Amino acid sequence: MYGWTGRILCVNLSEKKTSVWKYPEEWAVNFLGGRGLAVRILWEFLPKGTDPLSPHNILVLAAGPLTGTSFVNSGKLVVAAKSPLTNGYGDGNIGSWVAVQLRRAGYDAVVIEGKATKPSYIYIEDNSVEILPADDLWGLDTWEAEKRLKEKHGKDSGIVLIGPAGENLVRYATMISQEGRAGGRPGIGAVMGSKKLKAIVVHGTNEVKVREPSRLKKLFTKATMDLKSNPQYSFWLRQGTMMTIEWSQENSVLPTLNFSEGVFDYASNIDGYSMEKIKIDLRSCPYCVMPCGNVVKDYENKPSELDYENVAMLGSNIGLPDLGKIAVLNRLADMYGIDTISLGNVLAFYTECTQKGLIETEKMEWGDYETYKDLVEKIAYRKEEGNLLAEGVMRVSKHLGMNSYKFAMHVKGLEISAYDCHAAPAMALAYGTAAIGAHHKDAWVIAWEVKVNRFSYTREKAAKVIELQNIRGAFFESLATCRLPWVELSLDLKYYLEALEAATGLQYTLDDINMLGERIYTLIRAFWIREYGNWNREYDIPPPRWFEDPLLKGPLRGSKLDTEGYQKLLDYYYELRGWDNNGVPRLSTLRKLGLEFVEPVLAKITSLSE
Ligand code: PTT
Ligand code: SF4
Repeated sequence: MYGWTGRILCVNLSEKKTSVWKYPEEWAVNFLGGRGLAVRILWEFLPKGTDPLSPHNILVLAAGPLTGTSFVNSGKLVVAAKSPLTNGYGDGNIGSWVAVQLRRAGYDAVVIEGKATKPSYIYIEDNSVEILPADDLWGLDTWEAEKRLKEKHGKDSGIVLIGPAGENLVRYATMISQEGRAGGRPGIGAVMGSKKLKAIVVHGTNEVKVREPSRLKKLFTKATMDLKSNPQYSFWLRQGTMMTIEWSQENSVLPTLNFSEGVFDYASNIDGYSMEKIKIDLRSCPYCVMPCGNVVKDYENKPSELDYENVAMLGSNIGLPDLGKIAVLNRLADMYGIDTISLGNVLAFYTECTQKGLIETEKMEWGDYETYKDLVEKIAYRKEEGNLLAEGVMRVSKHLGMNSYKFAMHVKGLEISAYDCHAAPAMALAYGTAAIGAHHKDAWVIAWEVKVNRFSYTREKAAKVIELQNIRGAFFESLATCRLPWVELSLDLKYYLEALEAATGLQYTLDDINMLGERIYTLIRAFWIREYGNWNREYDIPPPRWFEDPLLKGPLRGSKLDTEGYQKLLDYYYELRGWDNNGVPRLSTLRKLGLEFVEPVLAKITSLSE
C-alpha cells in the first residue's frame, strides 16, 4: 500500500496497553482517512449508547493519505469522538505538527480508549509509545503546558493538548495546538479531559512512502505557483478569513446580538482593516503556502490569533465593538481550550435570558466586556453560573425552560457558527443537515446563495448543499488537508485527484469523490440514528428564531425563513440523498454505497424503506 501506512496505533489508557492494528485496505480506499476513517472506526468499535464522557468513548486522531507528504496545506488532522455536546458524531479539523509527525511515525491514525487513573499524556516516537504522568501539567493553560512539553521533548514535537476547560469537562472544550490552532468544536477537548489525558506528543523519523514522489513534488510546485499567482493572494496574506466580516455585513449575514440581526452598527471596528492596524504576526499550519493565522496585539498587549468566526461570535454576536477586547476573549478561549463559536453563542444567549428575566440575576447589557471576560473564566473552571453555562446552549435552555428554546441557537446541540440565516434558506439547510450539528465547514453554501435568489426554496438549493457537503465535508475532511486553497484561491480540485494518484497509485474521479461523500454522509447519519434511537426530521431543523423573529435592521429588514419552504427543502434533500422522509437512509442507498453492515443495526432501531 502506498500513501497510507495501513497502521493504526491503539492506546488503552485503563489497561496501559498499546498495540498496532493493520486495518483493512478496503477502509482506506473507500473512506480515505480523516473523517471517513474516523466514522468507520467509531461505527465498528464504539459500543452503542456509550456515555461520551465515560472511559468507553473512543477518541480518534486521523490523518489522510496526503498528510506528511508536504503537498500544499496538508498539515491537518481530524479529531473525532462521540460528542458530549450533541451525543452524536463529533469531530474537528486542526492544523498541527501532530498530523505530520504521526505519519512520519508510521501511523494513519491513533485510537484512544479507556481512562487513566491520574493525569497523563501520551508520548509517541515511531514504534515507542509511552503513557507518561502529567500531574505537573494538569491545571495549566494550553500555552504554558505546550511550552513545558516542548522544553522536555524538543521544539519540533507535534503537540495537541487541552486546557482547564477540557479538564473540567466543559461540553464545548476543544483541543489546541501551536497556541492558536483549535479543533474539535463538539467537546472533543472534554473527551480528552474525561480520560485524564492532557496531551499527545508525537515524533516521527520516517518518510511517508508514496508511489510517485517526484510527480508529487512537481504537483506541489505547480500548485504553489498557481496559488501565489492568484490576484487575491496578497490580500489573503493581509486579512485571511478576517475579510469575511466586511462581506458578511454587506450581505446582511453577520451574526449580531444572538443571531437576531444580520448587520452590526460597528462592523467596521472589527473588520479585516481594523485587524491589520493591530496585526503583529502571521502564523500557519504545517506545510501551508498561504498562511492565514493573523496574530494581533490584544487590549492587554498580549498576542491573540484571530479568525472570522472568533471575531463574529465574540464581537457582533455579543455586541462588543472593540477588536482589542474581542482578541482578549479569544486568547482566553485558546488558553483555556474553549470553542469560540459555542462560547459566543453561550454568552449571547445568557445575555438575552437576563434581559428577558429568565434568570434571576442582574440584567446584562450587550457588549459588557468585563462581565464577559469574567464569565469565560467561570465557564472554564465551572464556577458559579459558569457551571451551568459550561453545558452549552441546548442544555441551559432545557434547564431554564419557558420559551428560551426559541432563541437557543443550535442544531442537535452544537451551537451555530457565524452566518445569520434569516434570509438564507440554503445555508439554514446546510446547518440543519451538517455532519456534526450546526457548523459551516461542510457546506458554506451562503457565498453561492447570496448570488442566486436568496428567498427561494428550490431543489437546486438542496442539490448545491449536497454537492458542497460531499466535497468539503467528505472529500477535504477525509483527505484531511486544508480546503482553503480550493475555497479562497480557486485551486483546481484536479490537483487533489492527481496528488492522490501520485501518493496512492489509485485513480479517483470526480464521480468517485461524489460517491465517497454519499458514503461518508450516510454512515454518519446512520451513526446519529443508532445513538439517538428515536430519530425524526425535527433534528434537522434550525431554531425558531429564524422562522419567527424577522430582521429589524438593514436592507433585508422584515426577512425571515418560511417554515413550509424549509420543510420542502428538507424533502428535496432527503430524496437526493436516498434517505426516507424522516431522514433515515433507505436500504437501496445502503447497498449502493457498500454500507450493508449498517443494515442489521438500523433495522433493530427503525423500519428501513426500500
Ligand atoms: C473550526 C472552528 C473555526 S472555523 C474557527 S475560526 W474559521 C474557530 N477557531 C477557534 C479558535 O481559533 N480558537 C478557539 N478556542 N476556538 C475556535 N473555534 C472555531 O473553530 C482553522 C482554519 C479555519 S479558521 C477554517 S474556517 C478552515 N477550517 C477547515 C476545516 O474545517 N476543514 C479543513 N479541511 N480545512 C479547514 N481550513 C481552515 O482552517 P473545528 P485550525 Mg479548526 C484560534 O477546528 O473544530 O473544525 O472548528 O482548525 O487549525 O484552527 O484552522 O473562520
Ligand atoms: Fe492553516 Fe490557514 Fe494555511 Fe489553511 S490556509 S493551512 S487554515 S494557515
